[in-house]
Amino acid sequence: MLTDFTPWPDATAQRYRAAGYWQGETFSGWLHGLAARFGERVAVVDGARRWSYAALNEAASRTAGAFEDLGVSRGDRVVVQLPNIGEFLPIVLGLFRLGALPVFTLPSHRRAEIGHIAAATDAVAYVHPGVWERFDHHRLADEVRPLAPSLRHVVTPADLADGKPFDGTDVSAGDVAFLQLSGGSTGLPKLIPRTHDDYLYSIRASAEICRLSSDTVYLVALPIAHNFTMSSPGVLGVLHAGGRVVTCPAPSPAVAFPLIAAERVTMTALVPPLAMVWLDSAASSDADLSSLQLLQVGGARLSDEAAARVEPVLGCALQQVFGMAEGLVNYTRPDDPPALVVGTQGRPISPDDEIRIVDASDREVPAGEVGHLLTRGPYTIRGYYRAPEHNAVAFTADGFYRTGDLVRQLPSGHLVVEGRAKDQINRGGEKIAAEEVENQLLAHPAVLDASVVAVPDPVLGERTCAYLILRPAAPSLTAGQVRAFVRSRGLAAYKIPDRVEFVDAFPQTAVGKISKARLRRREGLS
Ligand code: J2J
Repeated sequence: MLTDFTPWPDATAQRYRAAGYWQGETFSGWLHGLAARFGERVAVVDGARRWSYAALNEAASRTAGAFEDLGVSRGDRVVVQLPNIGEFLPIVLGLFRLGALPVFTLPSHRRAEIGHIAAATDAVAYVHPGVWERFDHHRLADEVRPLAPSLRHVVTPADLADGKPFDGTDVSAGDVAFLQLSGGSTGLPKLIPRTHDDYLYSIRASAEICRLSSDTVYLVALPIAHNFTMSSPGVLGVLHAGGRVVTCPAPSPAVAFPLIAAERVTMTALVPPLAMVWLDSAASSDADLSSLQLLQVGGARLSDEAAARVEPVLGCALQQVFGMAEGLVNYTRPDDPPALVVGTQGRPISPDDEIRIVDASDREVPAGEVGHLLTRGPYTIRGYYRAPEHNAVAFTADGFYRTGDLVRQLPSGHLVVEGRAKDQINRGGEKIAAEEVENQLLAHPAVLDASVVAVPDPVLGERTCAYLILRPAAPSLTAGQVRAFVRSRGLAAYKIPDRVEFVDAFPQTAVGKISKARLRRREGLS
């Protein structure tokens, strides 16, 4: 029904159904099933508030009803920008039930991102938390409205609480359930359409690989709308197993450790810089972390040294997770030997995840050598939303997604992430498309040319450095003025260049293009 979605070829789809990956189940049916199985068990905890499975199901129906009353209907897009609060789940599950598509954004996104995303999806509604962490999203909404004429409703969770229960059955499992944001390497963020069938498969399989059960208590420390937190196995995997989801308003040890003790949390997921902060704090903290059984780390490369400290310091197992919102997710397995858990980023979920590791001309590299990772499979998209030109380069003719990651594969199937070919900065798990920031910098009247690259950072792994060439007659600029300019353009704070350097020329490649590799090494600068 959504023409902006690239379907899997019919024969492939049939194969995925026959193999039992795609079970023809929608999120709405799935949630009814959970309510029937787990009824009064606690599903979601936010501070003193608790939702049972039955209550979550009911709240999802009421939210669906509230959206329906607003005139939102099946297939409509709704921008969701919510922090880690309990209401996230009934709102998202309610939209799934209605067949409207949540478009996930992060709490840190600002006018540039929300405006573009709302416009690019012709979103009819924007759901935000009101004032959150001293930031007023009502004001943001006012700035976004002129950018996205399709927006008819701006609502907060309180506006959605008491609709009349809606329980339509119109949605089908092959429909797109939501749009997720891509880490991106182009000027504007790309959107990822995921179907009920494909996402539920990744959730069921992830819950099994991670051995979740109704005893699992999962702390939502990373942003809840991120693909890792949602589905690897994340909040949806934990619900699938009948476990308990505990929202955590901030990932710092000061906030998270007392919650772990109070709720007897058994697992959580972090990006590497946070894992390192937790390791340092736990060593000197008297917080009771004894309930913790599993720490998942992913989103960026975890150093072998930090990986080796997890078990001795936190007293729980480590799982490395190398995933992407486009699909493919790799996990180290609970019974993998320690060397694989510490030294690799895991192996794919599915026996039908196809992996190719190729050189710059798409020829497979010899086994064990580093190359570009290409993948296709039962939960990896075949195209971005409304992006035919980008799709032509981001996917091969036979449907493999070009991840932009440089990896090598061990005989066991485990992948080691060795680097990145895409023009992106991975700032401690937060992805920044260099081109997006460069375009904003180029809007400054004094800037002749801009190039944004990653520089190594001991804490975040990478930070951003913007190299700028100023126009000859332009008045000089300070780094602070450049940063303030980017902020004034409405970009999320994590995309504002950490460092700004003024140069007279950029290093060139042999064919006269800017050499970002040399720029990262600070070669050829003048
Ligand atoms: C190195 N690089 C990694 C890792 C992701 C689970 C976990 C993470 C994501 C995610 C996700 C990495 N080591 N362990 O969606 O479901 C980098 C790669 C990858 C990109 C994807 C999930 N884990 N990466 O991080 O869509 O470069 O998804 O292609 O945000 O993050 O980013 P994103």
